[in-house]
Amino acid sequence: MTEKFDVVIIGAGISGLYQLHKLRKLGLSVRVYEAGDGVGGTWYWNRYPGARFDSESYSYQYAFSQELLDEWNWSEHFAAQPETLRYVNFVADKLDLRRDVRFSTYIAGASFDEKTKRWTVRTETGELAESKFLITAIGPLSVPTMPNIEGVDDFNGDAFHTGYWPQHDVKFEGRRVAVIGTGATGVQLIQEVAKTAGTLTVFQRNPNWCAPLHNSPIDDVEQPAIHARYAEVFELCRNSHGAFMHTSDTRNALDLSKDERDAVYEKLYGEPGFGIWMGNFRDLFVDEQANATLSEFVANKIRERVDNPAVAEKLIPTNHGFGLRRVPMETNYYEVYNQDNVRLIDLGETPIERINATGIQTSEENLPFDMIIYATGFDAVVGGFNRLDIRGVNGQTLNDKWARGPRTHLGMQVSGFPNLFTLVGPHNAASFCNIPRCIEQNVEWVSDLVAYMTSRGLETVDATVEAEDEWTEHVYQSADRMLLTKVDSWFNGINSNIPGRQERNFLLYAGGAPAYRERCDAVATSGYSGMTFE
Ligand code: NA7
Repeated sequence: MTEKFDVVIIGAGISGLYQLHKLRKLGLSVRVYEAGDGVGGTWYWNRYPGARFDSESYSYQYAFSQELLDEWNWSEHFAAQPETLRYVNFVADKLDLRRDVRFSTYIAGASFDEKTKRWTVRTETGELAESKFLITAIGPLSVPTMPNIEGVDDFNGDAFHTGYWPQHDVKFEGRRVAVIGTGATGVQLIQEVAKTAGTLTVFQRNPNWCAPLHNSPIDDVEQPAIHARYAEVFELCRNSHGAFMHTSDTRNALDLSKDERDAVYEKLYGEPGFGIWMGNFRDLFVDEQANATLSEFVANKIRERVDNPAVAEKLIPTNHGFGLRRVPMETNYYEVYNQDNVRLIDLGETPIERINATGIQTSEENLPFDMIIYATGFDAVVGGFNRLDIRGVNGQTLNDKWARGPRTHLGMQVSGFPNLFTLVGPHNAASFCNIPRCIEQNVEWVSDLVAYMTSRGLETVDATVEAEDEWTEHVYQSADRMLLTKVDSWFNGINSNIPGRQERNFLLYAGGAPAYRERCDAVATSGYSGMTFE
């Protein structure tokens, strides 16, 4: 039997849940399919020790409901994953969202029927659902990738990828633990595991530039003061490039003297959150010379914090400048390498040859482990789409259409795929953003378009090829000057573990959240220019 809905949403994370709420308010019938057995998306899956916000907690929460804002208190300025997952569950309860979510259900694919103008969505177990609209809310970092190291399956001890962390408690006491990967996830995990592991061996291919998080609890005195500032917090986010509470310094680093510059860097390095990345001088991200001044400043901090000078040098990136890849935020990360139980292995000097039944064989030695943790990242932004078989007009698959890189209209529509909306999709400001801020914009824009169509009795909407070409061109042009497009990172679609993903192809939108929002608003006010309706 094929169930029928107005809308099918794939994913019950931050975006899927809000989209469900908005569309239900429009009186539409909605079914959400979710692979996990609970809500939360990223915060459901990434339950590795140390997982937490790098955004100020109160800037990350949903802003659309005063009731939700009033009823929830964050316990820390940068909350840990268990608290965030509790928050998402609180929202799901409060808005009674679960009754429209089918949990533990993977979607295999969906195809559009040009005659009936309906999508047929297929679960992996062969169940079918039909809907007018199909909305992907699958997250930009939802497909973990294992390293392409020989023998990964041969290891007999415990092995976990951070993105599929088990729901049961994992203990490190007295155990010999290996961590592969030193991105934002690896850094959060390493500083936590090092506290209790018998030994911790970190396998680092490339170091990243990290900065102190300066997290702290929120006490009963500060709590009401933070609540009183919510409107200000959201306004700040609304006007900042990445929708964080940090707006960039309008001066250029190179216009100041070294002492003046360093004073700014010192202040930002000592402050909580992403200020050193998002609240810093503008030219740092477009001018290599300017960027080098900040990189040198942070390199010296690493040298001050790590006792062994040779280890410190290994932890300082040399193949990219500060802020050109995702900046991992840390709490005593560098000091971990001063502990007797922690060892850093630089894979540039000592590559892994293979993983075997007892541990890891490097070019120099065979190292026994009780546990190997893979913090090796994700098939970013497009990965979630690649594993879905989505077929639009004339049976064209999304994978074929995007074979040479994504092409979208506003990162939310794909020409030839009518009534499909991709929340936080490729070339959408939301994947380079304090994500819930941009998610709310995405969801509200889609909801307005759905309401527009419903009130006019319109059956389908599709982006024109011209509008799609224009947006795709604009995405690349706005990224062109940015130094971050010139380094290897998931921003640029690089994943060394996936064949064919070694060429840089920018997956985000670098023009900033305010410019993106204005553009989306302008399209809506123009009566949805660049789209055809039936
Ligand atoms: P990232 O940032 O993609 O980091 C993955 C890490 O794993 C990185 O250090 C990689 O080294 C390393 N890696 C990947 N494959 C291998 C192999 N085969 N061998 C050795 N090392 C490897 O993912 P994260 O999960 O840390 O962060 C993802 C996002 O989540 C982050 O940006 C936040 O927004 C939240 P490399 O640098 O590629 O040499």
